[in-house]
Amino acid sequence: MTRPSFVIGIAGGTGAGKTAVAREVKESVGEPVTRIPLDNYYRDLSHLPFEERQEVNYDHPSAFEWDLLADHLAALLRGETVEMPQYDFSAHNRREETVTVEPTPVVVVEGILSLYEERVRDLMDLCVYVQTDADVRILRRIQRDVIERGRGLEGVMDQYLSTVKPMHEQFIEPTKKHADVIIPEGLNRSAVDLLIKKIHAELREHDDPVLEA
Ligand code: UZR
Ligand code: MG
Repeated sequence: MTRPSFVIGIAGGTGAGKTAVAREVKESVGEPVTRIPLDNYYRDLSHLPFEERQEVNYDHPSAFEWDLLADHLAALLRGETVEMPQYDFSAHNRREETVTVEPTPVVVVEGILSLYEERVRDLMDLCVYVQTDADVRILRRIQRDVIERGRGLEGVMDQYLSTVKPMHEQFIEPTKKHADVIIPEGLNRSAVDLLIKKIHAELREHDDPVLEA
């Protein structure tokens, strides 16, 4: 049993490069890191028909099941295993199957509102905000949603203006004040290297804790 000793939150707007940073950390550090995408904690909307699920504001804090995320993080910190939900973006819904997550020394929670909820933030040791200009973010979002996820450009533009942008300004951007570290552009090599070095230092501490008098 390995209780996590270092929990990192990575927040920032859509297309900021949060997932890229989290993946790079995971790839570089490897097995001691567990990645928890906030997307997996979108509420279960099985009770709604598809048309209504399409209308939900997925950029609002109420779209997430915060208690479940906080409970899971707390359980991992106690050294327990959790059943993490999975999210299906094309169905706009939680999948039936879950993934078993074992506690590892480092846990990375990554998603737009990772630094929003106090109960969740209180469990974090390092809060990171990925800061990327809105024009770069919308271009990345178009690349992902239109080219990679096969959505229509009109829909992506409408969604951006009606919910993504206003919710960013109202809820996501203000969480920057909780950040210990701000990373520009996402995969900023120097910043990500510093983050990885910090994690290695925490891991050495984890394996060989200094006994406090
Ligand atoms: P990232 N999102 C969807 O497009 N469909 C869903 O079913 C659930 C979420 C989007 C969400 C948000 N917004 O902007 C984005 N909308 O996923 C967050 N509208 O993910 O940080 O990877 O862009
Ligand atoms: Mg992402």
